[in-house]
Amino acid sequence: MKTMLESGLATPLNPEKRPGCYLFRSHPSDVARVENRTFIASKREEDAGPTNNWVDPEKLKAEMTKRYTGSMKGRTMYVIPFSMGPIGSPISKIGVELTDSPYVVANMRIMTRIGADVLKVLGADGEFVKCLHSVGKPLAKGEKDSTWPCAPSIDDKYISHFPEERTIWSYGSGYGGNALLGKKCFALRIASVQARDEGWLAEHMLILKITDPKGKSHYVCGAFPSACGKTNLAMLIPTIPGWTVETIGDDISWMKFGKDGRLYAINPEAGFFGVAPGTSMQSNKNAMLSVEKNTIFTNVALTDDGDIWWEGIGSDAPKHLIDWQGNDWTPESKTPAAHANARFTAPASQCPVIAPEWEDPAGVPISAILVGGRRASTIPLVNESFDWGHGIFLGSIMGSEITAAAISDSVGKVRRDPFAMLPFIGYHVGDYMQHWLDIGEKTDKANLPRIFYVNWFRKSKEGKFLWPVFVDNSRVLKWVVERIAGEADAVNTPIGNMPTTDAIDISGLDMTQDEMKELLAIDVEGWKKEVASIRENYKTYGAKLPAELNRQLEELEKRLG
Ligand code: O2Y
Ligand code: MN
Repeated sequence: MKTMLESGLATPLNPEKRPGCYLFRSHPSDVARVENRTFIASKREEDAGPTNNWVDPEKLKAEMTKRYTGSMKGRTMYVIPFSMGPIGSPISKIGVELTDSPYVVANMRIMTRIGADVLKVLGADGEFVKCLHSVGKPLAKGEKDSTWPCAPSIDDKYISHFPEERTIWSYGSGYGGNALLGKKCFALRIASVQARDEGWLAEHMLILKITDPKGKSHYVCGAFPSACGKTNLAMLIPTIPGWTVETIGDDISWMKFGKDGRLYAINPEAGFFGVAPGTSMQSNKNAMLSVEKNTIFTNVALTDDGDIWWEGIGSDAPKHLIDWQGNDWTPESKTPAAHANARFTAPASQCPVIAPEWEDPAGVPISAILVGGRRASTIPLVNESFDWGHGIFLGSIMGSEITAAAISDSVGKVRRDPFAMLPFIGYHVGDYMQHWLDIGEKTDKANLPRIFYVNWFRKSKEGKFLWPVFVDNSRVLKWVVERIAGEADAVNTPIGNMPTTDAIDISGLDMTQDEMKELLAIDVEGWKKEVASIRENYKTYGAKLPAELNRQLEELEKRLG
């Protein structure tokens, strides 16, 4: 941090307001993950599949080697041995990242477990994922960084994965998922391949613990595409008396079978890399309390008294700010003060509701998996799958409606995002779905988590959200937990097992049974259109579409009549 303070890259925040906190401003070309420059360079193109950018690994390596040659000139190269998951856990894995970015080191220190203890576990011949990163901006003799270093053109950035070699090469970006290689690159893209080969699951899922008023706890994973409130759900404060939610993780879940045949999950990360805009004491009090100290803020606005501010923080914009690009900003300014993808990097241990067992090396046993998306119509509030195969089918069809798109006729269409893994599956999507189905064959059916399809975003014909507010999702979680405990009734319908109209606790809510009926209604015509759209989507899988998914689709069509 000292180097970055000296170079002016890091701005210390007011220690009385945000002790141990720093602000960074990235280059405007380097503000988010770059999916079109993210490559899966498996040896065979068909192993990357239709959802990934495939490049021949030898060609890619030759091209990138040219870029890397001399790219770290004038910089310090750091070696970061890191553990994804508690050090020494049988579910954890080790990586080593070489990087020329001290910003990456500071973030990896929060997001993963780093240092000598990792090397001890690695020993002389341990297995590790090889991660190479350069910001792609060599320094001439005597030259110092004056701005955020990166390769400013998008075509000069590469986020490359060599799955067979368990290797990641990243060049040209210093930001987030492109550069903190433990996160999306390792814990999802490479780990998904390791998981397939070794018989476990590496998933883009939150993990929460929910406890009922009698003190009985359950662990639930949740897969949601971006902009569905995953971090908020992981840190939820229930609105129903006596119930509590605690956090295990907000983004990634690694699940392996325990000796008892159940799936046990760890959060492979040690911190949160959360979206700042929209986070407030109202939307996510526990996230706000997590970022009070020891936090790195990137691309948020700076107040005159050395604190941070962003759109949706819950207080009016101050009269003057320095915006995320380092310019003076006033409420009259035409541009947002914080970038829409501004982030906080905060230690998970600082979350007031982090579960005491969040670092248990054995993991936590998963009782339920939620899948969902942002859907204005058709998809009801909650729907339980009939069995594992049907649950995997629901996972394959989940997704959100496109709200803004380069091609405007895509707006309103559903972007199917199987288990929210579309940008993160390190291999063929058809093989990935088959792997989920195969997992179900490895244990007794009774040991498998139950799978629920949820949608908090259904709207009335008048365009009004039908489900009151996000925090009330605890009421849906209550029904899920009661189903697992065999305490809640459900009706068997063509689309799954649905709660009866009175099964979801809406006590104290300004909501009528009629509104609940609308939330849970089965829109047969809508589902028939859904079937046609799923069939189109499945065509993209080619010959690798698992037969079971096709069978599930045919069965659904038959049940709809
Ligand atoms: O823009 C980035 O580099 C971050 S993306 C990200 C960060 C935290 C959690 N999830 C995501 C995501 O894209 O799913
Ligand atoms: Mn994510």
